[in-house]
Amino acid sequence: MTTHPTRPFEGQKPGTSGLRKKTPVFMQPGYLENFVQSTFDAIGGVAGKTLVLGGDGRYFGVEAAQVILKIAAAGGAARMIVGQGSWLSTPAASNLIRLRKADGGIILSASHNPGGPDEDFGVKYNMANGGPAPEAVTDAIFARTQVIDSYRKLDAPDVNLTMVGESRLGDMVVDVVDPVSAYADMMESIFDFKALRGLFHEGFAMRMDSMCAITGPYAVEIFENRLGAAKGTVVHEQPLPDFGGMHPDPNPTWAHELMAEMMGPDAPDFGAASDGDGDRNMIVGRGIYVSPSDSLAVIAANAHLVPGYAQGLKGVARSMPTSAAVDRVAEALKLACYETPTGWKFFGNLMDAGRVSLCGEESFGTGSDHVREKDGLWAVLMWLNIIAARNMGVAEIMADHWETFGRNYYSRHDYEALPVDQANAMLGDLRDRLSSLKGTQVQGLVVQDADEFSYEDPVDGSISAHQGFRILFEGGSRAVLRLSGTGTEGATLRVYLERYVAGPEGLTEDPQHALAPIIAATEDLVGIKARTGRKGPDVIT
Ligand code: VG1
Ligand code: CO
Repeated sequence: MTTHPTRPFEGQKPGTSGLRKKTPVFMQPGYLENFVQSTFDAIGGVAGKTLVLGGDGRYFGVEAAQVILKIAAAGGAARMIVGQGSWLSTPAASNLIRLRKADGGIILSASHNPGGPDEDFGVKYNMANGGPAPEAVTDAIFARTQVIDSYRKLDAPDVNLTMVGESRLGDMVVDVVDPVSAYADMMESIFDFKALRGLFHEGFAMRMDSMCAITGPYAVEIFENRLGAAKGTVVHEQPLPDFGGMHPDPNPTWAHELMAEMMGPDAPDFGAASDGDGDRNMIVGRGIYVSPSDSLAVIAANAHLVPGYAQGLKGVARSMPTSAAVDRVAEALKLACYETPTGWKFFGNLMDAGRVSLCGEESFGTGSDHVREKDGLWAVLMWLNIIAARNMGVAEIMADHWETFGRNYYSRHDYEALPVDQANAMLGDLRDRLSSLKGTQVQGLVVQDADEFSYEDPVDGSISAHQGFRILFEGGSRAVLRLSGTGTEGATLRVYLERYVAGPEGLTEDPQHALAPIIAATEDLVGIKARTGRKGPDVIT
């Protein structure tokens, strides 16, 4: 074992989901080592512990895994369970932590951010429940990174991570496992695979776009091998270090190939895409895109049709900026419904306490208490199982849902890479004016209330303040503004827009059109274009 003196690096503060930086930043000598050692120090050391390790296959992942193994060995860890090739999707890592009763895990991913030598890398720590470390832990990690003066790393050759099986690194066992099989088995235990095999046998056509990221091997095993979907159902199925140049964010902008196919004349029955680390999903029917907030609501309304949820849901939760579509379902089903800040780490306590079984975010994240992360392929299987059980297509299911519950028109507008000072000044100014906005008339709308969201965790009482600005208009429309905590360049402003229409009229408008008054009112109140000089958002979802 060698002790290496080191000095703190600035800015090793985990964001919405782990520490994300440009790859060259992570590759600086000592940078990754500092963060990993700080993480281990913050959790009380790793002596005698078992941890899971894997990532989304992006550039620098294999090298990073070797470094982490040597730091873990030097810290006296008993066992590291590593996905073969250093691969594990985020939900598969969460599952392995729970299944193997590990003390925690490290996921190497910057999720939906592009990968490669000049793109992004990330490291995230998960707890024994399989979920992302809560803020108390990430704060402790950050505090440690600011004072660290040495890290310990075993002086040893690299471990072979290409073959399944056990080996040793010093006294530590390195247990290389097939990254896919335990996850696929879990899916088989939740869903009606017999019905799904029947669906594909009858010719149901699906396109799954894995965007050259980690879900490829999982999707091929589940859809093509176990469920009998046609070969070639999964495209971009080979995980590549740079995601083949794709931006692995499953939304209409970045998954445009899939969108074009689904909106084209020869569209298959069903389409889906997932992100870099496999925790996000986009659902598309033939000729119809399903917004993530609607997807959550549909899954909540139909979950009882899926064997794993036949007993009904315990409750549901959504992040604050996610639309209230799921709230209407919860009300009808008399389910508890929680509103949390952005980021999956806030759902863990609710799931552990048995208060909710279904959670979702507007950012293409849906999941349940089968693991403690959002789960892209799980959401796809939920939809397939619901389609099979109801014998209806995506468009029919959506129309039926809106007729029953009304429609929450929804869209998110992202302004990327703004100068940090400019973005902070704009929101700081909004904060100062919040209390005076009430009653303001703008674009034919009246501001009912405006506040900054603060969350008190109902399980442990911890408080998370400054979680986004809410401007609520009379009639149930709203705009939410917050800065991204996952970006690596400048500041990204997210503007979340929502308007409720009860129906039966007006349920089939184009969302941008339906939301136009709220978009205009938000511009009048906040002056985004005026202050940034931008003509419009970079990404609309
Ligand atoms: C974004 C999303 C958030 C999600 C987070 C991690 O965070 O808005 O809902 O939980 O990414 O998702 P932010 O702070 O940039 O808005 V993933 O798939 O990157 O693990
Ligand atoms: Co992700």
